Amino acid sequence: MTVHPCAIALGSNLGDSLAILRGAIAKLDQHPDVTVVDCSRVYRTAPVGPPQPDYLNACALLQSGLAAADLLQLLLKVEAQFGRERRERWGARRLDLDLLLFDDQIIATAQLEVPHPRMWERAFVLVPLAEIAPDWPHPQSGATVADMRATLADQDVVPYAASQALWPST
Ligand code: A4P
Ligand code: MG
Repeated sequence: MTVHPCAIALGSNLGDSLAILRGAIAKLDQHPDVTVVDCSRVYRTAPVGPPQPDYLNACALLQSGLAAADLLQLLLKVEAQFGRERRERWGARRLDLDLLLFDDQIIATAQLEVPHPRMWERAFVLVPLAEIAPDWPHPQSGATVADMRATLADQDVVPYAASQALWPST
């Protein structure tokens, strides 16, 4: 089985967001072909898009024995398990799981775009991702996550409850 390093973003701004993010990470790790390798801190972030509550955001690194399309299906399933309802684009949600990077693959299908096309302009993605994967290069430009993060203003992205890790590192 080929195992792929990959990066995901987690977001929530409805319900008990911290518990939802923690539950989602645990659920992903329970899958026999997925291992959670590392998790960023949790950040409180101002909403991008229509007016809505602040988000909690974080990023995680996984090792996936699943192909990218199958990992996306797992992410959508876990979103549904935590009560995600799709209403308006960029609207409030209990759980959003985005596949950011999948090995060095470039994917552009109707269902899946990797790297996630909007990740490079979003501090709520790149600030947490730079904690756990600063040297990951963009598969086309070669710019690293740390390079891209340095170009973004980050005043709307602040660490949240630093004592409460999403994922035990021990
Ligand atoms: N899809 C395609 N590529 C991917 C990918 N790489 N990862 C498709 C995940 N899904 C991908 O997703 C719609 C479809 O996108 C999926 O069925 C999948 O086939 P969705 O989650 O229903 O739609 P969405 O999340 O409302 O839209 P979109 O455009 O993905 O939104 P974003 O870009 O994820 O933004 N503000 C803050 N502070 N923090 C946030 O986390 N999130 C959003 C959502 C807006 N504002 C935010 C935050
Ligand atoms: Mg999404």
